[in-house]
Amino acid sequence: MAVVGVVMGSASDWPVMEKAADVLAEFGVPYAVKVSSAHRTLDETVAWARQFAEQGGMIIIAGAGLAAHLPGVVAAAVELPVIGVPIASGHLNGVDALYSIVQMPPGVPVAAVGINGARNAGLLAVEILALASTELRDKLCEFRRNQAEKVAAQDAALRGRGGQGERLN
Ligand code: RP5
Repeated sequence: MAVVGVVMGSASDWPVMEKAADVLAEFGVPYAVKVSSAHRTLDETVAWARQFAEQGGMIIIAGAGLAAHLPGVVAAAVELPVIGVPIASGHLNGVDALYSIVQMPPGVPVAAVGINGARNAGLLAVEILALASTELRDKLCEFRRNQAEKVAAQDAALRGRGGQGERLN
């Protein structure tokens, strides 16, 4: 049973949204993927979101470009946390989608990550789920430790280049 739904307005969004799916897979979180457009297939989008919630889905990650109605429409359809991913496309390169997602009117919130920030959307979903799962919390701690170790390794490698270490601090 999918716990996180990853929905996007077009298959053209998948190269970005795939990064959210990758994170969920990394953490072993069951997820479902859906292409559905807020303006081209409105009824199907609402029906999908409601069915996902009825079947026990807990969080929706919704990515869209341009005017980017999808995250807001999905958030209006169900009482689940929705994380919006603004996709870079068109003349405004994602700024339009960012504003559209982040400026939801009061009453129907959408959490927004940065433009093309699907990886962070996946991580935020994992962090929300980790509130009720010690297993996920442990995995997150390990993930953060590994991340910190990589920075330390980069630092050590740069310090090895002719004693420039002091400048890095
Ligand atoms: C939005 O319009 C989609 O989310 C996509 O980012 C953008 C362009 O869609 P396509 O023309 O590539 O289908 O609805």
